[in-house]
Amino acid sequence: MGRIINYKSNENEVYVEFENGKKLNIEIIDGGIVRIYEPYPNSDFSFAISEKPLGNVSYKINKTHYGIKILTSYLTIRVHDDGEVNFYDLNDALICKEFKGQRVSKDKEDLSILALEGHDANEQDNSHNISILKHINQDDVFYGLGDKTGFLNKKSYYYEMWNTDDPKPHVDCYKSLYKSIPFIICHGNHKPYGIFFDNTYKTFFDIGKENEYCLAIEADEGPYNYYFFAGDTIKDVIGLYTKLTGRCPLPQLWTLGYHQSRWSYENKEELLELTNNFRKYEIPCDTIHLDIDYMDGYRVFTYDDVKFKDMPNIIDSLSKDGFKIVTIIDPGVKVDKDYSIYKVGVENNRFAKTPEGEIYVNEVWPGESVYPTFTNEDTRNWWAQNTKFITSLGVKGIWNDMNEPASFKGPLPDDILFRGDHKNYQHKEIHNVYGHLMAKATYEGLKKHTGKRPFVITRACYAGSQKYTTAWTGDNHSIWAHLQMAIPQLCNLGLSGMPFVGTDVGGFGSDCTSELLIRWVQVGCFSPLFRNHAAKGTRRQEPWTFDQQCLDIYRKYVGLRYALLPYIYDLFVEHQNNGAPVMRPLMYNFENDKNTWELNDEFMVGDKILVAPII
Ligand code: NBV
Repeated sequence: MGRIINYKSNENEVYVEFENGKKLNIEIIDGGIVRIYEPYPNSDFSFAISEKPLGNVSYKINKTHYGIKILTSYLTIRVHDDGEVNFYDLNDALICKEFKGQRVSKDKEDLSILALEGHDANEQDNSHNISILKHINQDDVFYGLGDKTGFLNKKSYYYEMWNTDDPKPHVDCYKSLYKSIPFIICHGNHKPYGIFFDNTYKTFFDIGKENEYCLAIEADEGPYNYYFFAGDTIKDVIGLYTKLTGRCPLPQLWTLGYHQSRWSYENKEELLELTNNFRKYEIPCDTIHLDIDYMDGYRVFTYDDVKFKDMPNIIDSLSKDGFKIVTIIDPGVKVDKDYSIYKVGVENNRFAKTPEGEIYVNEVWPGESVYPTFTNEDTRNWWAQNTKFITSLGVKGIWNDMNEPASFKGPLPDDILFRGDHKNYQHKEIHNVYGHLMAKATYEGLKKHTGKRPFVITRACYAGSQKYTTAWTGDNHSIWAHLQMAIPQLCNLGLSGMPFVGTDVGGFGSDCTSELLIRWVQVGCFSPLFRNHAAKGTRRQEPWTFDQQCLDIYRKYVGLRYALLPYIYDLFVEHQNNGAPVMRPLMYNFENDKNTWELNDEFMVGDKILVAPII
């Protein structure tokens, strides 16, 4: 970049100009939170951050032989003439420096032959327009990044942030799943730090895979814009990250109980038989989830008045018996000129359009469907208003699915336009926040129409979604590998700021067995969100559908969950206060003990319970 030719400071920001015309801004949010970005239009706006939590923003700048040095109340930031930005503590102990070595690009090979047999023929491309490169030390370990597959420690993996609905069994080499949380934590023989790359386009994380010394955080579009967090402990780093992106509000107590689901409980009779069985077999249960078949032809904000005749009355009598109902709502709105949601949406310009200005149509459950522009406040308010239909039936929570957004007729093209408040967004810019914004709209609706702390459960997320919603890890399978994966996956979601998460207990796809369900409930009862869910076409997965032993063990562990509710509720209070995850890897509580850094088969619930299940 040449030399630093000028720097100015204004309130909590330092603007640096380099000889080659490059500009870099350093914004001090708090002693341990700084933002590093190249100026871009509307840079005050972020989908992840509702309000910047300005803390101790005092700082000093010194001119030095290498460039400038900025001292916050916690950090020393050295900005070098060549553009390098390195972070130290106030005693000048290094926390994180840039990677300066040579990146090796692989020789391009012709992979087309692989495709013939259905293999992945896409080579990982490591040339990107925007690169944040940090040096990896020998002992460094990495955590976070949302719901990615693989082990707890993310070192040596490569991932992409692009919300993806892939029903095949999720395995370690998957680059992306439903959630994009571009936040990574590094721990090692230095103060821990976190980096949040607040860029909603597709982003790439190579954590020492290409080069063991290089953490590469990259994108081809969107801003060079990241937040750096540093603290004495990992707890501090997550505390700062969630201070910036928000925390999960204290949930209603019943949401922490046991949830039962299946795709689908298809009619009133089946629903009543289900709830009767819970009473008959004496298994406590607070919540039943109704999947897509309760709707009238998969039209959102409707219900099937034949299969669920008298829905408000059924829900009311179930509620007297202690059951709450949660219903699914997908984003896709059926194209049907006689359907009011579609009609009103079209009249008020609420759906995504092609660059030519036509409403964009793809296909999901209802057949031809259109996509609401959750990027726009009016659309979100409209959606929130529609949730009144659901709450007036007596439904207590909403489940958001397919909000990556999923589509049956090929992916949405990059250039589909979503109306925003200040500009139109191309799909490629807001794909990763679509589910986040849908959850936001749902949260606002539930809050308004129930006056209670909203219960939303979503599949797709971005950084900061914890403010609005709980989440589950999508379509896992009834396989031991997925019970094993649940632990690192849920722990990393917690470290990524999302405490209220769970995995489908028993597994969604494939057929569960008695033993697998037993082992799964023993993990599930300690997971923050505790829901048994299974796919259509799979063997029934309610606890009484296996043998007596399974039923007895299941009852015991659901009972244990209920006995622990006050403790779990307290952990959500703790989360609200300091961002702490509820379900934690052991390294969170014992970060100075290296033996805990890579434990994938046990976890903590708070700091009093260690769970070492058979998986
Ligand atoms: O709505 C049906 C399912 C739902 O049960 C599941 O939990 C979601 O992850 N949904 C996906 C759509 C169909 C998946 C094959």
